[in-house]
Amino acid sequence: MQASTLAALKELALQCARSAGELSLKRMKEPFTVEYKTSASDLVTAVDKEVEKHVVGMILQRFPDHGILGEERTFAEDPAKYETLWVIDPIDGTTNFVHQQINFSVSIAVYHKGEGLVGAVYDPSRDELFYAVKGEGAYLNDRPLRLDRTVSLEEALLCTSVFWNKRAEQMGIDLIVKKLAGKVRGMRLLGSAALEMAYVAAGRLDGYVSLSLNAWDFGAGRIIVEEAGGRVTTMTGTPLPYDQKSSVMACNPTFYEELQHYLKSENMDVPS
Ligand code: 2AM
Ligand code: CA
Ligand code: CA
Ligand code: CA
Repeated sequence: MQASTLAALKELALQCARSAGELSLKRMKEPFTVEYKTSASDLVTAVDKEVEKHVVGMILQRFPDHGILGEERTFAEDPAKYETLWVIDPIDGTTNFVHQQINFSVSIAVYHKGEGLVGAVYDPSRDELFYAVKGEGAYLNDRPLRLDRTVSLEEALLCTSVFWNKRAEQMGIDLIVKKLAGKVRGMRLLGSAALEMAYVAAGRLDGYVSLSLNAWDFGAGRIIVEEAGGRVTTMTGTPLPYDQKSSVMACNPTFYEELQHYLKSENMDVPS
């Protein structure tokens, strides 16, 4: 990958993130329709779809030969056919978008042959843009992010987006989370996985774990946390995929080691 190509990808990814975030914020103040996707706890709004269309249009205008994997499936082609793949979530935290009108984000990532090149997570409510380019570090609105603090289990603020459903119960996830909650300083749940991972990169949270996330939820956050010096794997410690569902563990590097050690020492049966 040429330096000029990487710079062009970065520029467009940041433009897409900002532009999508601004559009969401504008549309949030006007009436919009809300539909159930699979249930009353799985919402999609007309804004999710409009914003994704907007981002897909921006990408294809500049790079017509790139593929796009987005939550709302605006791009009809098979993502597996493309060497360069944009992995995008127009609104991450739709429930927050509808109820709280804060704590939602847009997530934009660029992968080339499976390697993460650029990640951008934009929080339009706070005008905070978290981004990273492979090998060039991570930033929050141009301030470099570096996870060099030592964080023990007892000192950690841990974030998790567990779904308190039957499957979690069957896998004993509720018990794992309960046990972990007793070990760390505190647990948090914001409701936007991309933003939660960006907060790990910024040191506002020390770790984020999820039983199951989609590729568009963690695509950008993974690159930002890694470029900030953090560790990101599945909960069992294996590499994350870039185009499929997976469990996710994204942490400050010292806390990552402690958390993996703790999960193993307790023989916890975590998902991969
Ligand atoms: P969304 O808002 O883009 O749907 C908390 O709800 C987090 O989990 C959000 O990042 C949300 O993304 C994501 N999420 C919602 N439903 C999910 C599901 N069925 N599986 C995995 N993640 C989900
Ligand atoms: Ca959704
Ligand atoms: Ca999402
Ligand atoms: Ca979404």
